[in-house]
Amino acid sequence: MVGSVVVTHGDCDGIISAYLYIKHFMKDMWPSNISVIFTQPWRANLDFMRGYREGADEIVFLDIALSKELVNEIIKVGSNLRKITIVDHHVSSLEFIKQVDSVLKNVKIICEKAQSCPRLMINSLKISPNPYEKLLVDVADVCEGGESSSAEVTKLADVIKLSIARDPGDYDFMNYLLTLLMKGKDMESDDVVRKRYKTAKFILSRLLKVMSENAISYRNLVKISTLSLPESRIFAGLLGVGTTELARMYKSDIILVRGEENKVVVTVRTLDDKALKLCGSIAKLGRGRFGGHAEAASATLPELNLQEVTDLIVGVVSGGEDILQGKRKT
Ligand SMILES: [Mn+2]
Repeated sequence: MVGSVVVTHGDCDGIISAYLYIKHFMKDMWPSNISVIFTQPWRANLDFMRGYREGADEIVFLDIALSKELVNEIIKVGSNLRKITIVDHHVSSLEFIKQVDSVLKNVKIICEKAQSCPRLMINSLKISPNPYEKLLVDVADVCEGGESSSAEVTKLADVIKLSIARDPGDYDFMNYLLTLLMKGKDMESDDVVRKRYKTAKFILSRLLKVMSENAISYRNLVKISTLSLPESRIFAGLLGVGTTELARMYKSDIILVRGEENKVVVTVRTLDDKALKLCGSIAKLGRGRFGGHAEAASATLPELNLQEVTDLIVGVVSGGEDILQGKRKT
């Protein structure tokens, strides 16, 4: 039986969140009485129930964007637990807080907009971080798209982000990183981490080369780059990072259009806040879905092929949306 379950996001700031929380609030229980579950927001409700069924008396959610499904499960069985804690920095979670708070007495919710979840934790949980923890909070901010304050922060953010990027579902590796942190070991010099980082860095450099070579500048406003389905597979896990990197390299808006199984995915990074809007227009015209942040967003289009989507995007960026209506497959 496990005493406490920590459910955290399987990404850079999720790992750092789990480290900070366990170190400052559950140190005596680690490792034998805590089970850490890495998850994604869309399946956090399943992992919450897993912890519940395994007999946990306390469940902590970190960096998990709340969903209707998760909130429903929490409300259904939450009163049987001794304590539930939710700490999250995603704006989309705000609408659910009242609902949970009004039904359950044993829940503690800290939900505010912040660059990263660790940043929110430092600000709201009365943690006084040591210098290394301060560095990790800065790293989490950078992993979540923030500006870096030093070369040290940039490097460590790069190491964590890239070492997990190739296999974002490898939760054993995330647990490995968490253990390194808990034991106070240096991540950058760890052999397992370094090997993953180097491999990812090499593949990323190939991706940047391929993306640069086939990028077409459109009126000096935006570069559009395309990848076929096999290319997408080769570079899986690094496509978002690569698009961000390319936008930085060229100081230009970048649109990556790539083939995936039965769909085309569009990844947009813009220097100002128009990525989400752009993806909204693309998704609307192409009958797809879109989501993300103002400056980093994506759209998924199941009904069109690579060329049709590229044509559609050229139309959208040139403002000639109407011209493309006739081209659409119905
Ligand atoms: Mn996260």
